[in-house]
Amino acid sequence: MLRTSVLRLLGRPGTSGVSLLEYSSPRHYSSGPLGAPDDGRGARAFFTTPIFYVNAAPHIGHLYSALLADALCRHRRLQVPSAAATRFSTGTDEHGLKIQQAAAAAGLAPTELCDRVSAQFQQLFREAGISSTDFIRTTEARHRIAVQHFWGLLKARGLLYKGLYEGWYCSSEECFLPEAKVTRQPGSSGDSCPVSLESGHPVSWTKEENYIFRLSQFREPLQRWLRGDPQAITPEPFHRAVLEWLEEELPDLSVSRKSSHLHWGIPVPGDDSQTIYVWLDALVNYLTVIGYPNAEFKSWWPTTSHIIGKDILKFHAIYWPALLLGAGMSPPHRIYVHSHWTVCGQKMSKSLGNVVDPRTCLDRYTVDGFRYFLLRQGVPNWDCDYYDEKVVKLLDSELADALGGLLNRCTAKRINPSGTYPVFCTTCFPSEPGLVGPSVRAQAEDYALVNAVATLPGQVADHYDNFQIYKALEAVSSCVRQTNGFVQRHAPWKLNWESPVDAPWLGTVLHVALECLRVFGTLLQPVTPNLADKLLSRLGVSATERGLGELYFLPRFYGHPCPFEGRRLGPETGLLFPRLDQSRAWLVKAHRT
Ligand code: ME8
Repeated sequence: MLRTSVLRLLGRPGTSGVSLLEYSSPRHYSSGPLGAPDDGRGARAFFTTPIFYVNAAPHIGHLYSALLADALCRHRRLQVPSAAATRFSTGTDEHGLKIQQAAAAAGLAPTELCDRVSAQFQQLFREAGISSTDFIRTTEARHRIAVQHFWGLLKARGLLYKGLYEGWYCSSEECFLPEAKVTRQPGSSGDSCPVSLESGHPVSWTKEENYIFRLSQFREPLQRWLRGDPQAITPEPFHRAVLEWLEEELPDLSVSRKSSHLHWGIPVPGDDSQTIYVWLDALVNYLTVIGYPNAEFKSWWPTTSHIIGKDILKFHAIYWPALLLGAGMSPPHRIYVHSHWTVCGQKMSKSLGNVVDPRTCLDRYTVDGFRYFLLRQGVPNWDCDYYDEKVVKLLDSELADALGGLLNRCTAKRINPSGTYPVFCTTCFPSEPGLVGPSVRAQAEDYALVNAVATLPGQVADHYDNFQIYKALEAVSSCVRQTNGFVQRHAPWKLNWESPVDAPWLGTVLHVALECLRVFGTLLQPVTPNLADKLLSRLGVSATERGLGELYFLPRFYGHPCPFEGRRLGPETGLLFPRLDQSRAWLVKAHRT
């Protein structure tokens, strides 16, 4: 049989009857604060993770996506505290051939497999402190209603037609692949088997009469959207990649399968012989969770930020916006894309047996420790490698030694016997650098520290905006180092509270260091919520003083009163983050086996 590299469309597409002029002016946004598009809707923001397949248990990659979304959302809540202003959804993708086949292989009914694995995702996310406001399962009735309504809209707008669709289908990736993305590998009986070039998963030739979406009509509208909003897909290399894909021909897309072949899914309305394509089904979850098709969804769409892995960029940056435009809606506000975790230099896979279980990691490194590690080390622009020693080294140096040590130095009884936030002395640390006088003690590096910490919240917000959370944490960590340098330089343990010369400066050194710690604690809340709570509580910072709106750093330096000055510190509750290398017996054991 002659097989062409481009999927052949043998149907007779008519004209869609929909004017593309309708699609020519998607909403434009200012580059304002994260999730706050300048669209007159105020401060609302809606964050999503991908919904995860239930064919296998969750791994650290899934947790990483959820943590990125969680940190963005928590940071947003610090900026706009009203609970009604933010939504955050995650969930499980339960339909399709992949799940149908996985259930059959496990000897389970698909619903049993879905219930079992979906519960594992829910438990993991609960344990990891993922603060989602909705967990959707695509097998829910509310979702079927949304998908069928969405389908009806595409149909009514003339964007679906029936035609013969053929090509290589990869059930593991749940998509058709062009010939150029297929290669041959020797199978178990020595014969040559076609597999996906990228994933190595088997593909099979499929020829069916399906419903087909007029994707080809959306190439130019998509290009206009992306050229008009350079941050639509962040980081920039992914934006560029999508524009490059759009230089190529954009074939129409098969959006249903024969029910006799795929029964585990949502039936096409009015045609039970066809099941809706699992990606169309899955993508609509982002509307289901905001109440679609009820009008309430309009107050959340399109103020949406999708957090996704690079593997599903095409589905989110081409198919989904085209489907939305087709249904008369705007594309999402932002698509934040991250790369993958590998393990000891290899792709994580069940067949290689190197999948890292996130629950074991949460147990070993604590919830906050593991959250910090993934978000501090994960770089969206490129793949990152996981190994246990790296976690121990990072957490010991940054959380236990640098941050925990700093807190301990400034609050320990022998150095701060009154257990209070000491008074800042403006003559010891005048707001103008370079002044000389008998009581001036601050040095040039101290002004550099104040400047660095004063500008830190803004820098952190910019990094969140650009989806570079690891850079936000790097900036915090660098300021922690600088603050430790400040304390080291002035060695408060050598100063005497009883001496009228030493005491004002000793109080000032501790006051400045505690103010720095207050900023670090506030900024770390989205990443290490429990640790930040412990830190802020120890400093005596109340629950209503932890938002970014309240974060006035070192007001006494700038001539304003400080509400913390003279306040009692919170109770001592032990080490902020215990060193891990003491308890590494399991690591040594793991290496011996
Ligand atoms: O694709 N490193 O689900 P999925 C980092 N159901 N992140 C990883 C990763 C890794 N090694 N492996 C997976 C699907 N991920 C569809 C999505 S959305 C409407 C439907 C994360 O279970 C990453 O976010 O295969 C990736 O995009 C997602 O899990 C894929 O999860």
